[in-house]
Formats: sequence, structure tokens, C-alpha cells
Amino acid sequence: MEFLQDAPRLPHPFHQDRLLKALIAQRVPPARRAALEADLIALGDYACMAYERRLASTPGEPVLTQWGPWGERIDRIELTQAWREGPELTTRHAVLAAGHDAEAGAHGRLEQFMRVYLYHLASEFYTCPLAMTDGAATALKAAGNKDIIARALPHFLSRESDRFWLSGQWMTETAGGSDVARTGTVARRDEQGQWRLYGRKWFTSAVVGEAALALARPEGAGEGTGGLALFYVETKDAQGRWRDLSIDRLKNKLGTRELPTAEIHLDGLPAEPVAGLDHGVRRVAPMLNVTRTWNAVCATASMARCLALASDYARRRQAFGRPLIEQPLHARTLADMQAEFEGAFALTFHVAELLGQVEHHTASPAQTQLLRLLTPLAKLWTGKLSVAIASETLECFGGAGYIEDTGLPQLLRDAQVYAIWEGTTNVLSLDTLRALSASSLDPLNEEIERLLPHHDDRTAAEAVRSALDRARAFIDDCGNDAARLQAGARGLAITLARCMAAALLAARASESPDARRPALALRCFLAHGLDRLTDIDTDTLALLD
Ligand code: MFK
Repeated sequence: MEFLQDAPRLPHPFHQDRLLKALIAQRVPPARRAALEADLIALGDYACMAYERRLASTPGEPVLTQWGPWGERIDRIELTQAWREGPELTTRHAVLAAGHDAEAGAHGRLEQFMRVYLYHLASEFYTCPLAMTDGAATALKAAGNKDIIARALPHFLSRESDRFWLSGQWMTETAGGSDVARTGTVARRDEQGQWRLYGRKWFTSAVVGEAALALARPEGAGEGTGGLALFYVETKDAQGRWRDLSIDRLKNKLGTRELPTAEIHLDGLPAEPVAGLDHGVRRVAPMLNVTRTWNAVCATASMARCLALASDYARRRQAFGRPLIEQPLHARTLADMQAEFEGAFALTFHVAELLGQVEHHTASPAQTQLLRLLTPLAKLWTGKLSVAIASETLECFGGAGYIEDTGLPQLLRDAQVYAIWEGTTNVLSLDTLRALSASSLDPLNEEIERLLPHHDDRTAAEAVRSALDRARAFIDDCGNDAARLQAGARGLAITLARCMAAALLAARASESPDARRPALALRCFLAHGLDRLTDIDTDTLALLD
């Protein structure tokens, strides 16, 4: 009989995830665990089913039909099965609502993002509009517009699928991608005093929402982001037809192909200012920070999936007379990936927990500043890391990793998005400088000193302090040389992210009842080094002349 290789199997994403279980045991109050775990088990079951279903079928994609049989414009989008199941799964398991649950208080965000972590891949990136809806709910609460809050939030945070609404986040335009100041969409009042939006949004990540927050420039307002206003729109009329907007086409993307990302035209779409008629970027910032947290959680979920499949396969695949897992170099490759993933997991869920504490006013002012800094750090570092881990995962399967119907190439294509949407790595590195200019390194330093164990092995403490000293020296040396600081911002940001992750791993290793594996993860993580500063003489940039 010809040899047939066993395919990798997906271990149950909740039952087999020791990091997630340890986090629940350490951070979730006992009285809240049963309800949380019931949802996590159900979402893990769904993930296993979705994994098998995806491999057994031809992958689906959304289909846009612009015109009806009698020439009328309809812009109907047919969604994939996982997307059609999205509202039911989301509301039944409180994937979104848990983060805003008053009873859960400061723990709500942590519990919510555990659900997101398990649901994300099975949802086929339905989590993208969920992130935007969560961000919209957060930005609306921060703006305090009572009318809009009363109308939108019962839908956004609903636990019943037939009441549930998604929100978009309409910022990106052909002229203004990262540079939102170049937004060309105009807001104009009609004769009845109703604001209406006119313009083209070039990259609406998921166009299926019933509502959206959109940036537009009120007619006659000044240039730059200061002259932009944030508007709330409802996209459909009582019959479910699009109101004054048309869908030009769906984007043909490298990955996330189940996501109906669209180019749209706004042809007088009714809109309401969320809060005043200026400083739209300032008002949308709470949304950006929430969606960036989702981005980090989803990137971490992709890494978990990669490792689960690569580790399972390493136990099934024999080469040179032994399973791959018993080959030192292959095992070392997996251990390196695992240690980096554990650092990313620790940082990401720390941000999730801190977000809940800040929102519920149980955080100190220094922790509030810390959250502002850690959010871009977690987003940019996990975005980059997920691409590296997905790429390495494909290699762990040899040629099979390059073959479409194994489902593996999709991991790499999809991972590439985390480093791009919600701000590229460089935009987030510059946002790190923005956060540092408001707070300095002190809150990060204080948190790291709080976490670092003051007994046991001192190697971690020394490594973290030395990398932080380098980061501080770089910032000081740059002084007023903004070009040098910006050129080094990515290295600085990744160094800070790694320092924080290492401190979290060290705290976990010293606190865990079973310290062996956390200690090994820490050792391996430290062996990869913390310092990623690559300070260059800015004259070197002339290399590109
Ligand atoms: C499955 C995973 C889920 C992921 C969801 C995916 C959804 C994808 C949808 C998209 O990709 S939508 C497009 C996302 N686009 C971006 O994220 C834009 C990227 N560009 C930036 O983030 C730029 O940094 C920015 C547009 C914010 C720069 O704008 P400005 O106006 O040149 O910056 P400025 O003047 O420094 O900031 C204006 C104000 O906003 C300032 O406050 P004040 O007015 O009070 O001085 C800033 O402090 C504030 N601000 C900016 N970024 C902030 C912030 N405040 C808090 N947090 C931030 N991150």
C-alpha cells in the first residue's frame, strides 16, 4: 500500500490551550469562570467544526450583485456561510457584548477578548466588523452624544441576533490612507438642515454594516485633521435598502477574502455629527485604539492556530526514521516560535486587561498612560510577528505548506493584513512616539519594575533593564533631531514591546505553580534578544537618492 501522510489535526482551541487556561485561573474571578468557560468551550467546538468544514469544501467568497433584473440598482452582497452564522454566534456567546457588560466591570474586556481569540479564525474575519462595531460603541460612549448612544448601542451590544447591528469605520480614501488629513468626503446641510455626506470611501473593510462612523469635512471647514468632523450614519432604510450610497466594487485582496471589503460612493447619505464639527481624528481615536486591540488579539489567535497545526504535524510526520518533533533542529524551530507567541500572548492580554481597568476607572493615571503606549506597541509587534510565524509554519510542512487545499497558505495570506490595516507598522511606530511625547517612558518603567521578580533568576531583570536603558539613551541622544527619532521609531517600538513581554513572562514564571514551561518560554524569548534598536546616521537615508 502506498504511503499516505496523516493530515494535521486541530486540537480543541480551548481544551488544549494551556496559556488561556492559566490566564483564566490567574486573572478571572472564580465566580465568573463557569459562564465564561461555557462560551469558550462552545466557541472552541465551533472552531473545530469550521476547520473541518473549510477543508471539506471549496472556500467561499462574498459576491456583489449591483443591478436587479429590471435595471434597478440593488448592490446585494451574498456572504459566506460563516458570515451568515456571525450574528447568531456573536450574540449567543457575547463576543462583543461581554466587553461592555456592567456586571463584569473591569474584567469584561479580558473575558471578551478571550472569546474573540477563540472565535476569530472560525469566523472568517467576521471579527473585523465586530472590532469596528466595538470601536464605534466605545467612541460613541466617549463622545457622550445621548441620542446616538440611545439609538445605536442597544443594537451594537445586543445579545439577540435579530436586533444586532454592525458598524463600519469609514476613514480611508484614495488621497488619504494613513494621512487622514487628506480626506475629501464633504458634509453638507440640505434645506431641512439635515447633514449629508458626499464622497468616495476607498477601503471600507466590511461594507455590510447597518451603521458606520465616518470622517468628513463640513463644507467650508479648514484644512487638516482639525477641520474634519466625525459623523454617525445609518446605512439602510426601513426596507433594508441602501440609503444614498452605492457599492462600486468589492476589493480583490491578497487574503481575508471572505471579508466583503468595498469601495463605495456616498451620494448624500444622511449623517449626524457625533460631537461638534471639528477634531474628527481626536474623536475617532477611542475607536482606533479598540480596533487596534482587536487586531493584536486576532494576530495572536492566528499565531496560536499556526503553532497548533505545526506542533500536531511534527508528531505525525516521520523523516529520517523519527517524528519531526524528535529532530533537534525542527523542535528548536517550533520552540522559538512558541516562545515568541507566548510573549505576544502575554502582552496582548495584558493590554486587554488594562483596557477594562482604564474604562472602569480602576487604573491609576500612570496605567492610563501605559495603556496609551502599549496599544500601538501590541498592535505593531503582533502584526509583524504573526506574518513571521505564519511563514515559518508553512515551512514546517515543507511543500505541503505551499499547497492551497491543505488550507495552510491562507494562514500566511491572512496574517499579512494585521500589519497593514488599522495603521501600518510605521504609522503605529510614529503613534508610539506620539504616546511617548505625552508620557515619557516612566509608566512603562514603573510597570516593568512592578512585574520583574526580585528573587529567583536575575537574568531576565538584567536583560530587560539593559534594553530599556538603551531605549532611553536613544531617545535622549535624539534630543530635537526628529528625523533620527522617526527613523529609529520602529526599532524603538519593538524593543519596548519585547521588554514588556519579557517582564510579563518573567512574572508568570515566578508566579506559576508549574513554573517549568513558563521558565523555558522566558529563557527562549530572552535568547532571541530584546533590543531591536537600529539607530542610524540619517545621512544614510541618502542611500535611496
Ligand atoms: C480582525 C481584527 C480587527 C481589525 C479591524 C480592522 C478594521 C480595518 C479598518 C481600517 O483599516 S480603517 C483605516 C485605519 N486607518 C488608520 O488607522 C489611520 C492610520 N493613521 C493614523 O493613525 C495617523 O496616526 C493619524 C490619522 C491618527 C494621524 O492624524 P493627525 O491628525 O496627523 O495626527 P495628530 O494631529 O497627531 O492627532 C490628532 C489628534 O488625535 C491628537 O489629539 P489632540 O487633537 O487632542 O491634540 C492626537 O493626540 C489624537 N490621536 C491620534 N492618534 C491617537 C490619538 N489619540 C489617542 N490615541 C491614538 N491612537
